[in-house]
Amino acid sequence: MEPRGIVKAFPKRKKMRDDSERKVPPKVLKEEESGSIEEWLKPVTAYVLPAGIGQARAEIFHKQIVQKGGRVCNQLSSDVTHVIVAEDMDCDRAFRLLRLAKLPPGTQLVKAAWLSLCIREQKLLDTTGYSIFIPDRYLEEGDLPKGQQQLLGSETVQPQPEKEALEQKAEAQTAALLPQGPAISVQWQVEEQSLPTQEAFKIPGIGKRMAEKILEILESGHLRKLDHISESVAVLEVFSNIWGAGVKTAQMWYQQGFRTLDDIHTKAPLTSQQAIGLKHYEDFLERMPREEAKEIEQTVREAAWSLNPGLVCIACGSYRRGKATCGDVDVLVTHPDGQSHRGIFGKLLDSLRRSGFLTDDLVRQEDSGNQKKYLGVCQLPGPVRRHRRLDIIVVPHCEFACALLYFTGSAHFNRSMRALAKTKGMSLSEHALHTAVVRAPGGRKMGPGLVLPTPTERDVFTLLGLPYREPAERDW
Ligand code: 8DG
Ligand code: CA
Ligand code: CA
Repeated sequence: MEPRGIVKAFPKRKKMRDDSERKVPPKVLKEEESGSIEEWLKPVTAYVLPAGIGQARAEIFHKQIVQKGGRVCNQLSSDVTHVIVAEDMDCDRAFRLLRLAKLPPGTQLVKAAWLSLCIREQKLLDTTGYSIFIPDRYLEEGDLPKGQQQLLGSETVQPQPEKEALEQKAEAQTAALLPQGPAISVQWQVEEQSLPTQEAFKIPGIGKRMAEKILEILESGHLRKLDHISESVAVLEVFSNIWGAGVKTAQMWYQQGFRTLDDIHTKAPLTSQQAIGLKHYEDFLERMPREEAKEIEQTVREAAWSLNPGLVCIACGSYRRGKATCGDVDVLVTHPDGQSHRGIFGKLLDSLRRSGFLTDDLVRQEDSGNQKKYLGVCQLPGPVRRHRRLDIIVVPHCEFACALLYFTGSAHFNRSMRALAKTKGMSLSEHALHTAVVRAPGGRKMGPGLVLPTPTERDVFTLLGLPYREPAERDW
């Protein structure tokens, strides 16, 4: 592999008012200009908002951006051109998490799918369709008052691992000793003449390992340790996008020498789920327009109605929250008489299989108490239809409201609701709202408590002492 000129550098430290305000300065990574290095992400200075993205995926993004000539900041600064957010992130939640009142000019919020797509296509793609619409009220500079909390509990950006934080603290101290560059937004470079190599060992807070890294960068212009990482990250991103394969499986495949989807296809032993995931790799990565989700809901409904016209079928998840695109469709099925949902699960799936609508089964039946869940793949009829992920959940009517609430989400909203219930001695699940739940001091449930009747979602809100929220207002 060609040597890479990775230059680590550090922005100016801001004057700290007190310890609570002290933050690690943004770490900016950049690749040196060189004909042999891909630079198509050069216009991008990214901050990856970790919520909902996951550490492993965020790491992959960090490394990939740097390898392709872009830069990554570990916190939001005026350098940042793209704030990368989870696919289901919305504007209000992003601003809460970023603790921002206004968006700095020149910065946009973009869904992680855009970056995944860029990495897959190996080129800088337009963010149209992936950037989050920013209402006018967010379009100026400023900061939220400290301590501002969201309605149902606060969320903090995940703390960085201690080791990394320590390394960054050390980097910050190094930065104070290095010549300062221009104030912001210009690339930060370590000037080779500015720090006599042996001096690195004498810097307070710099341990042997960090000093060795500094020396290696100063002497060779790059850090070999990153070569392997930058080579693997793109591959891991590709592998972990296979349905049924997590980061661990992706790492195992990489260690076994696999580098491409073709390697996986021809050499890796796959579970049946991963084989389906691989077969529909491209289709599963693409979110569907909500109109298509509606057609899928209607197809399931028609099949259900041909079995029993009294069945209720509702697409939940992002579709019910009003999102423009959906990752999959989650159809909840029940019957208002409390009985006739029984036996429907198998018949409905058989009918949908017979018509050719269901093309692959990922999980044929998952039992959770009185609820049955199917995870599979469907395809609408017609020439240019993609395969889409479909979940079907059949529930008894007495659990319908709590199931509807749960499968409508968002997952984060659900967590907030559950946390709130807990503070009131209650417990909320996809099955029921329980009261008088006895918990041990550590929070562990000692007894189930009593089920509260919840004929509608509205009842759940009322019993929790909350104003009702429409599904579209639960998207955080
Ligand atoms: P998407 O498919 O458009 O990406 O978004 P979604 O519809 O919100 O997500 P989903 O993965 O299909 O899950 C549907 C709902 O299930 C989700 O909105 C809330 C609920 N749910 C939780 N926790 C979890 C969880 O850990 N995994 C999944 N898959 N769903 C969860 O409350
Ligand atoms: Ca969904
Ligand atoms: Ca789903």
